[in-house]
Amino acid sequence: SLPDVRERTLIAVKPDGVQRRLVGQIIQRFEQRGFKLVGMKMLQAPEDLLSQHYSELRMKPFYPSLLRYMSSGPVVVMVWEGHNVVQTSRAMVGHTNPVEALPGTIRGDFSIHVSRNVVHASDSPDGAQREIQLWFQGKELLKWDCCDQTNTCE
Ligand code: DGT
Ligand code: DGI
Repeated sequence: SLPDVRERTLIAVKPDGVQRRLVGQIIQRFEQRGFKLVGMKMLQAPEDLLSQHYSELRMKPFYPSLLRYMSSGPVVVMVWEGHNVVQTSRAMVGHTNPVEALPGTIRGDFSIHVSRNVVHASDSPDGAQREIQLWFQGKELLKWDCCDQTNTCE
């Protein structure tokens, strides 16, 4: 059977990642791995969006500070598409706690504290679908083809 090349995930560069000028390096890693960027925007996330995004964590002791941090500055949210993109992105991002994140992963290369771990990645295909619907309108996600996979050059 054909691979599911249309699988999608939500990746967000968190406020610390934006402030530390890591946006370009994070995008580069997903591009060079071979995934396709189909949506991207920068915003200061409103509290209600963040509370929906992190609804599963609302009883955690760190939840209030997590929301304060995530709304403390702009984030860059992206939708990336490709075969097994959800699972592969989690591997690229690394363990939630940077002390466990292997060198070579985004968190393993750029972060030292769980409360400032630079990036978000959806943790399952269902979670990705939920998060993409939360952060993006359908029309903000673009369908496009690669110039090197078409043989028409006018
Ligand atoms: P909380 O409880 O959510 O308010 O956060 P804390 O208090 O557990 O964590 P916080 O904000 O005090 O962060 C611990 C320190 O670690 C803080 O001084 C900033 C620093 N830190 C966190 N992540 C990074 C990083 O990726 N790079 C660098 N250079 N410092 C970091
Ligand atoms: O999906 P992940 O981001 O890898 O992990 P998660 O969904 O379990 O947690 C979401 C975010 O919450 C995580 O990226 C950083 C924050 N977080 C998780 N555990 C802690 C935490 N923040 C603080 N301050 N302390 C924690 O123990």
